[in-house]
Amino acid sequence: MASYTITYFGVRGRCGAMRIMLADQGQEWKEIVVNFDEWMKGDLKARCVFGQLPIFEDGDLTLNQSNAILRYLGCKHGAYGKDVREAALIDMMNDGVDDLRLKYLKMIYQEYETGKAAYIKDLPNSLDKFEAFMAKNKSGFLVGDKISYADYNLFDLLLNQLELCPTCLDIFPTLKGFVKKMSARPKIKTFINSDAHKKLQINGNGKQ
Ligand code: GTB
Repeated sequence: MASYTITYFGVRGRCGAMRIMLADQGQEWKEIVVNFDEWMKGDLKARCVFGQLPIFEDGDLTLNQSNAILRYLGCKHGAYGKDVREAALIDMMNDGVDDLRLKYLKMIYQEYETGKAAYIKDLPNSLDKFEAFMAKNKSGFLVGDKISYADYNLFDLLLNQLELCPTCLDIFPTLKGFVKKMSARPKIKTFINSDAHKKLQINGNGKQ
C-alpha cells in the first residue's frame, strides 16, 4: 500500500527526480494526474501553498515545492549525507541543479524557437561546474560516498539535457560516467524503461 502521493500534471517536469528517487529507494507511490483544464478552474491552485503543483503527501504531511520534497525524501531515506557538513554541500549542489533547471525551463517555455541554439551553445559553461565538482569526489556521486537527493536531481536534469542535445556530455567524462552508472542501477533502470515513465512528456508544452 503506497503511503506517498504525488499530485501533478501528466509530465516528468518538476517530479522527474522525485519519482526516480522513490523508485531507486524501493518506495511505492500513488499518482494523481491533474488535467490542465481542471487546474484552470482554480480550486486546487487555491489549496497549494504557492499556487503551484506538485503536491506531495506522506500521510497527513502535505508539501509543495519540489526541492523541499526531494530534501524531505533524502532525509527520510538516508540520501542526505552522513553529517551536517555533507548535507550543506548536497544542498549547495542541488541549488546549482535548480539554477540550471530554471534556465532550461525558461528556454523551453518562453523562448524555445529563438533561444534553443544559444542555450545549447552555453550549456558547457554550466555543465563544467558539475563535472569539476564531481571529478574531485572519487565515489562517483556529488558528495560523500553515498547517493544523495541532489544526485537524483542532477541525473534527471542531465537526462533532459541529453534529449535536447545528445552530445552535450561528450566532453564531460565524469558526468557521462555518472549518467551511465545511475541508469544502470537496477531499480532506476526498471523505472526509466517503464511505460509509467516513458509515456510522460518531459515538459508541459511538448518541447524537449
Ligand atoms: N518552485 C516550484 C517547485 O519547484 O515545485 C515550481 C513549481 C511549478 O513551476 N509548478 C508549475 C505549475 O504549477 C508546474 S511545472 N504551474 C501552474 C500555475 O502556476 O498555475 C511546469 C508545467 C506547466 C504546465 C504543465 N502542463 O500543462 O502540463 C506541466 C508542467
